[in-house]
Amino acid sequence: MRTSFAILGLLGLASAQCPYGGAELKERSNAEQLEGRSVQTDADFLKQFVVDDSDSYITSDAGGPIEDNHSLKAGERGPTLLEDFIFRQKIQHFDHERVPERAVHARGAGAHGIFTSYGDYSNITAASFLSQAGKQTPVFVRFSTVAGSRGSADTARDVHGFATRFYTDEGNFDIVGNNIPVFFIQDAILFPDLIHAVKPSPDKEIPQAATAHDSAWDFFSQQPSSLHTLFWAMAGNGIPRSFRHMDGFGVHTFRFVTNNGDSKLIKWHWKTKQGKASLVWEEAQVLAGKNADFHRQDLWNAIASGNGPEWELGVQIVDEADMQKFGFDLLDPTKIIPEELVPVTLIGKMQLDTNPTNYFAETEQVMFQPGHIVRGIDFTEDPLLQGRIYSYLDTQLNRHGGPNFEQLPINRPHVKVHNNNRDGAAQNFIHLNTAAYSPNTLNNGNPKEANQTVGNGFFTTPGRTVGGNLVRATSSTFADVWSQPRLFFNSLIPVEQQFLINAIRFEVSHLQSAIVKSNVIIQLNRVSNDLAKRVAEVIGVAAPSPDPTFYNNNSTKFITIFGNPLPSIATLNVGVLASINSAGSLTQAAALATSFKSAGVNVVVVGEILQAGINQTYSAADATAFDGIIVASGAESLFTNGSSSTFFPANRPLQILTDGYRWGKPVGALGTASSVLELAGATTTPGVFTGNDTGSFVTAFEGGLKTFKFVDRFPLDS
Ligand code: HDD
Repeated sequence: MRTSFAILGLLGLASAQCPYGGAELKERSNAEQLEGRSVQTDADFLKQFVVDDSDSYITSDAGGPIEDNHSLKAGERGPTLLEDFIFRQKIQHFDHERVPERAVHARGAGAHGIFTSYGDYSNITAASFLSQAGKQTPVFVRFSTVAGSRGSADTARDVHGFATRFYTDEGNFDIVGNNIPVFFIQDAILFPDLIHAVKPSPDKEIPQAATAHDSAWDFFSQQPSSLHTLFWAMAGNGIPRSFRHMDGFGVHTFRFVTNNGDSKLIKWHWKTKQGKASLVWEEAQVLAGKNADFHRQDLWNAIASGNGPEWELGVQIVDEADMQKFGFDLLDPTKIIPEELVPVTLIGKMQLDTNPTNYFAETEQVMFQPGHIVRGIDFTEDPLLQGRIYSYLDTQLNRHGGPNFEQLPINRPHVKVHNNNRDGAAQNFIHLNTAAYSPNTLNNGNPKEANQTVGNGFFTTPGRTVGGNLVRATSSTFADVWSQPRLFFNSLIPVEQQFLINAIRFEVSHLQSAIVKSNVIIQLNRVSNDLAKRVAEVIGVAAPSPDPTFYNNNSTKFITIFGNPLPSIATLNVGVLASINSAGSLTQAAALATSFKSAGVNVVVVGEILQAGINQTYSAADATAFDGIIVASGAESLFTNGSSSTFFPANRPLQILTDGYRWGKPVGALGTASSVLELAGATTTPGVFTGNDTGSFVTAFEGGLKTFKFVDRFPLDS
């Protein structure tokens, strides 16, 4: 019984405050959410390491009770004494609290959960966690951005990390993926070059968490293998609404291997059950300034309110003989297999249901690596994957200061570890076996070497053969790096193509180098002449003539974000703008909150001051915090132009409504407040809702939330 969460759940403490002080979104408590769990989750496993300070006295790290609010002095006004071991230990520990942040993906947020297999897949993989319908495996997921430092903003435009640790009953397995299915480079040896180009300029350490600078685009235009990932990042995938509203991908082609050694090629997919949703660029920029923790806070609140996000795990399965069947090489990490060619087979579901107890101990210390692989899953010769297998292990040594990082609670497998690895800094294990070598007779040959027949040993694909002359080159089968960025561009709806072009215009407009600008246009032109011309005209580069070698009309329906409605609006936030001087608006706001709650939508009632019925003040509220905005009848007096109050800056209510409308959000007003919509420029285009009856108004507005962004409000190039 998970006492703590059960109690919290019963007391209603498990439900969360809305990110911006809104009404508590009391959905399923964590206790209810965890019912039916057949395995101890990782959060439960970690409870043995939790230090509970409630009702305790301070001790030194050595355990003796101490007083550590005053240093030891010779006389009240005398010098601090060298013998003050309490002072020294406390300050010394503080001086060494920061560990090196991750070289990339420094900014992140994590959560615990459970994976449940949909079936017994032993016909295609020996992986134990996929060996039985309903089999549950604890997981920990860390979402991240790539370029920014640990303290950078969540909504910087970037590729987003989606790393999942499965604590399986045959050891830890990691899918260290991203929210984009391809990557910039085709050989891991170029990774330092990519990151040096993308990170801030070494002379002025500017810009933080941004690629709108010369070195980034110099690299991208010199390495056109970057284009495909770059297009995904410049589109909605680069500025997701939340970690919960994005898919995940393993990127590389891996292998499933059966107990008989038969193998298939696979690609991993995480399909969000929340639906894909993204911000618009101006909104993302404002958020970076107004709430750097926007995604982190969203994930925490969703889980705390019992609305833990869910994904389905899927695989695209391809026969070994079909490595190059689709006209490109599946060893090339810049290529997707359009789902129309190979559908994604859904094989399980993951729900994140428990927030970390301690960020540093769990989210900062978790150490993922592609080398955390289990029996039944194998690598391919993808040069990017090959290099990653080395790098992640290596970088953990730098972050942890020694080889025993797997013994940290968050990294510890939930099964026994037996090997002859000994000593090293922070060694936690007390090994009994003095014959720390294999084979041995002195310990009866234990621990025995596991292999394909004994002890369920991990094995690579027996049929896998590799070979060739030594060479430093990129495979000729990787050469076409322009056809799939074009496939991506073709697959966007017109306004998404406009958003992509606007994003590239924004980026390259910051470039100083004429050569880099020119090279960027050359590369864009190999994807699309229309796109290249529309960017070139903004940055003073001559319109290029078509370069049609790789032009094609291929598209896939699995890429668009704004082209599909959300499957669920639960956990979205609606701001209801009311006034303390209108009792009617407060009553209506409460009625709206009750109506929306049945769909799991969280209402934040905004007013001049915090009081009963008001969750947030106009001084703190912002359109970035809401997925939809409604003005309650009776609050219109706050919207007259230049309206000010002793409680908020002039025009603040109108600004919130105007921003929300400008960023494509559904907006509305009831009764006498309908007149204010025009003040906000919210004219009669879809996504603007009025009415007098709360019930029918809410039904209509929920349809607007499903649409999420009314992108036809955004102008297309004439
Ligand atoms: Fe990486 C971290 C994902 C290419 C080297 N990578 C890191 C994380 C994610 C990815 C999600 C954060 C893990 C966490 O939350 O702790 N990386 C990817 C994907 C890639 C990729 C999907 C391409 C398919 N990475 C890549 C290459 C290299 C690295 C080519 C080096 C050759 N990645 C690292 C690293 C990091 C890392 C430097 C930094 C922190 C860490 O490993 O633990 O080793």
